[in-house]
Amino acid sequence: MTFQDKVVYQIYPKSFQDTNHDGLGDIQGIIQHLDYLQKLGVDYIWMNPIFVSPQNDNGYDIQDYYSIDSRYGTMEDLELLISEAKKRNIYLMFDMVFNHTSTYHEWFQKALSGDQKYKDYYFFKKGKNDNPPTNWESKFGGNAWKYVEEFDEYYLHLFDETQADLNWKNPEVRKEMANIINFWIEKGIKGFRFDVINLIDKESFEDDFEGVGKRFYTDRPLVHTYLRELAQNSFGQYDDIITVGEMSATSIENCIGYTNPEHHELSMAFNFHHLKVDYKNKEKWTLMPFDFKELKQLLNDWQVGIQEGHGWNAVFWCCHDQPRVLSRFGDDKNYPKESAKMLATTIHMLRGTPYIYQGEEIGMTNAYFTDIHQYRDVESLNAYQILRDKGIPEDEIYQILLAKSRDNARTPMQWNDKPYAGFSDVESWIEPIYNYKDINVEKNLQDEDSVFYYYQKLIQLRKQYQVISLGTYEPVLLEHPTLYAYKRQYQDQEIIVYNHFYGDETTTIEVEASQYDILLSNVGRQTLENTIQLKPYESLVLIKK
Ligand code: TEU
Ligand code: CA
Repeated sequence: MTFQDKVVYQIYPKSFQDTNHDGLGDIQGIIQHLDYLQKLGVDYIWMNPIFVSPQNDNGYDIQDYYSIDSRYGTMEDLELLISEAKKRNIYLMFDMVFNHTSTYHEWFQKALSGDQKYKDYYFFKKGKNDNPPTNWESKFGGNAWKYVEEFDEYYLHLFDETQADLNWKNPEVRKEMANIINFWIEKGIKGFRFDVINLIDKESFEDDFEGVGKRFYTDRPLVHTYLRELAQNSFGQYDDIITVGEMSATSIENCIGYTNPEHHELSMAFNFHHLKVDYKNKEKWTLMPFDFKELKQLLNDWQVGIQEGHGWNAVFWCCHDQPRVLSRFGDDKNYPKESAKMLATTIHMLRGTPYIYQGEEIGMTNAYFTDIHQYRDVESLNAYQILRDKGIPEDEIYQILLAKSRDNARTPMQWNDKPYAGFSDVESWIEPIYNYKDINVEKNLQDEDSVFYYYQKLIQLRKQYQVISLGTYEPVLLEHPTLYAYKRQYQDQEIIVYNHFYGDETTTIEVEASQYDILLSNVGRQTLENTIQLKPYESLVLIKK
């Protein structure tokens, strides 16, 4: 199946639409808005995990891979969602969290009771001189090993201590994973996103004296072997299933390995390098204006590198783990519409499969929370404590959370100007953003010039012009200080895309006006001249006559 002309829409179920008055989004809520998604034009819905879970990490701590968490609904609800979506040519992509399970999972509980078969599903290890087995750090803060007194052993948790890492070396574990996928394929699921899947090969358990342990468990060679095996035993037997690996810190080389179709691993991968350009000294919990030059360099290097290796990437700005791009690389105060559209153009015209995160298509912003009690995310709450313990002043911590917290993306979807933004009619599990009366779906749908209709247009263009889905990529004006521009080519089609990333600097470009037409403009530009003065946050897509 060619999937290059498809677009994926990510739904964070907990914050999309509540229908049974408990302040939590649910499956019925997604069904309610399928017409909206069809209008937008997307092909797949990636849903964050909706399996039974204690919800310590919002469902990324799975207790049962075969059942739906009752907070979201029932298996019947899911079946209805699958069939209602299918009627609209929309298919579901499930989120498989296979690097770890919840410690409440039956397997882990059996392990804790001393059952050796299940202890081998995880990593239980002896400590070293009263210390944990290694000095690796958990991604959510603190050491990555948790002590279990009964065994005088520790188990590995790269994330929260209720998320125990699975031992993929054990063939039984790998069989379980394939079974889970096959179960969901039977139900009609047509896509899979694999959470932190480049971390599943852990070979040497050594102290890391240079970093926090990452190099001992990231992108190790067996990840490729395991993925090929998993494909063979499950999704690889079908030609209408797409897969995406989440690979935060992977390399171009490895990403080609994972996604070149000849390797039979995955359809595509996410990487997050371009979303670390506002990290001071590579540290997330810091404040720094984003580095445009670095952003452009990274996007370009990945475009060129993946293309050369015949791999394929997911292209995106937003997800449930990232602050809103409009507040981050755009200007949500002075140029909200222009910059939202410019950022959308940048992504949707690149080589790769675009992912839209709920609310991005209506110009949702960061949350601008001012009190720690408004935050819900385990990572943010831990970071708050850690930064306090480091002696960082309270107001600086708030500035950092404001810019970096994952909760920026997890607030309720803004449907209309009614209380709780139309997400629920009772208090929502996390507060809606203060600006929901101005920024919401209803308003977007009434305004021809809205961010929504611009996204709709971008999706339509992808279906209409193969140069967008299949064309080659080549940078243009790479050294330009405020522009990210590139050319795409396919057979006799050619487009050039100019994206101006600044609001306060003017930029002049030279084009061959007689050779090109305007395919898309985010500022209503109608005619072409040889010299063009680009407006703040302008995007201009030209197509060769
Ligand atoms: O995220 C993996 C991941 O790379 C995170 O550590 C990411 O760097 C962090 O959220 C950014 O601050 C995935 C899921 O998307 C995330 O929601 C889960 O918490 C995590 O895995 C554990 O399953
Ligand atoms: Ca609900």
